[in-house]
Amino acid sequence: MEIVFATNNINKLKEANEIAQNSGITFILPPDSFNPEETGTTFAENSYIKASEAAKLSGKIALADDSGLCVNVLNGAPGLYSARYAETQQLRIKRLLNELAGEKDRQAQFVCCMTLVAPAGEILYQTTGYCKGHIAHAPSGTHGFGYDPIFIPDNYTITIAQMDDETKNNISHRGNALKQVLKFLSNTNL
Ligand code: ITT
Repeated sequence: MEIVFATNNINKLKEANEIAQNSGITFILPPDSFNPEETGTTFAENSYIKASEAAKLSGKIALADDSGLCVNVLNGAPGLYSARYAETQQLRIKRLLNELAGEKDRQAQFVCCMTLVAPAGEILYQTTGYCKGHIAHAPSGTHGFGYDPIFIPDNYTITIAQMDDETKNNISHRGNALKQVLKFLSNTNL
């Protein structure tokens, strides 16, 4: 079964298809005109905005991922604004490290809210996945994307960008959310 993955972030699509391998589900990109305005004030709202726009444009079931990195001492920032925290990913990482300079409490979590929407726009399923850890003092590693070079998950001593794809997918916020979506899909006739 093909499901539209409501994103313009090719890294998310790649990870989703790796996590879903052997499930019988393949995720495909939305039509080129997909360009929703993320005006929500929560991950859940933005996730719904993206999924409903992709479902409407494609006429198919769509799944969206709205995600971000929430740092405890920054009151959850960059959070919802993770993709918009600075102009480039390198600058986003630099800004976050500057904001945490001299800070001992570096606890943080990745959050991923997924919403599955029917072609007519109603929510079929919504769930949130988490990955807890802390922010490193400097970037390391080249795998993954986004803030992966500065995030060290609990029970690890390396950043996500130093892990292979399979290890990331097993413990990530996206992996945790998507496994729940796949379970819902395997128990439901759509
Ligand atoms: P779409 O909205 O098109 O899906 P996006 O990248 O703009 O793509 P979001 O609005 O959900 O997606 O922002 C998520 C940001 O959070 C993303 O750009 C990264 O900066 C960060 N992020 C999310 N998941 C991540 C992960 O697995 N590893 C590293 N950073 C991640």
